[in-house]
Amino acid sequence: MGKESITKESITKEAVAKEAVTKELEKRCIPELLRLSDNTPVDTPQLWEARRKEIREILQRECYGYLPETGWETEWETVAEEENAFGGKVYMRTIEVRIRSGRGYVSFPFQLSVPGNTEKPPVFLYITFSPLSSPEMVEEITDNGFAVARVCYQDIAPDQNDGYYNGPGSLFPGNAYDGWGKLGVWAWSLSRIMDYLVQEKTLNTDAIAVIGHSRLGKTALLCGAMDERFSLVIASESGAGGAALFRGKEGEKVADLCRNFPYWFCGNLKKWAGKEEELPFDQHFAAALVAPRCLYTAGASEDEWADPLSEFLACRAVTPVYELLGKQGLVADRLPRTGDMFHEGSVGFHLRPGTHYLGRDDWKLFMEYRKKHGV
Ligand code: GTR
Repeated sequence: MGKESITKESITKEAVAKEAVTKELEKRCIPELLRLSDNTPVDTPQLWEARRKEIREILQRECYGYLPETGWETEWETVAEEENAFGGKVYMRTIEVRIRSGRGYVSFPFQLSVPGNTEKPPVFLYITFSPLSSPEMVEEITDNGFAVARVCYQDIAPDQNDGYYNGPGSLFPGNAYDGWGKLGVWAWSLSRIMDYLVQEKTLNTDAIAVIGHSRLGKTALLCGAMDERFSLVIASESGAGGAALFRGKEGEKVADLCRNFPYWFCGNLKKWAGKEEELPFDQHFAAALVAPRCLYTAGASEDEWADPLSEFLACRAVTPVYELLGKQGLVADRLPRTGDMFHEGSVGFHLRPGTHYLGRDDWKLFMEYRKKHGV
């Protein structure tokens, strides 16, 4: 009798917790994912393909600007090699990416570190703030059996409002409305590194993740949303313009982004400053483009500016898309508490205690998730 009432009580508690997630998401009133612009409900994977195209179009037109689809050639050259990095454990090489269009030529380096003791390791393509000369997490990542290709974002194109003067932007200058912003330039350039990685026979080319933190979390999300060759997309504390829903968001808003970093996005985003409720999209659109591949969103409990709850809700919002495509999305039966991690589904999430940062506690969880899902 006692046992039965405890069970009933816990079932009720569970239901209430689940309901809280649904309610929280409903409050945001975000645009529907599973409906075409002509109002047709999207209830088959084929219809999702059509919806996917619409979503790509809306996001590029209104938020990030259009990324080039044709009109360039790429070549790569190994410019430095270190066969015995980290005491002989890792083979490291620096590769220069050279991209040419009718308008000229640009180049930037990336560094590939491959553990010697793992055959065909899965890969992290990591866009980082640090220069390549800093070893960062490389030894720990390779010790865990992963290869890592690192690129410093400022080596691709400076984080400045320089028009289309520097870096790959100069190959395809855009207009003030829907021309690509710097996030697009960085994201597209990651795909040029991916072109190299997918033809590298020594790597597990079916398991290449793209990862970045903060503005580079936004970049990683955009890259993985647009480029379907990545098996996993990891957006760490990517916040506004990343994985966080704009509607109902705490901290950074569209107006803040457009005032402080207008050149990260396309000019059209300015139209929506202070009008989040009217946006023809929300950031779950970007997250949904990753489906059915794996998506991992990481938040920190004291990162109010990024707003981890709004990141969590975007993960919840895309779950029906994953389900339509035969996968589990986010498996979480309640709103997240500090220290939580949800690793069951194809959409992963964790809420690390602490402030805005990408550190070894986060990496540990990303690697655990990858091993669990084989992506
Ligand atoms: C902040 C910005 C955020 C985030 C962060 C970062 O100043 O408001 O959107 O991108 O920078 O990249 O460090």
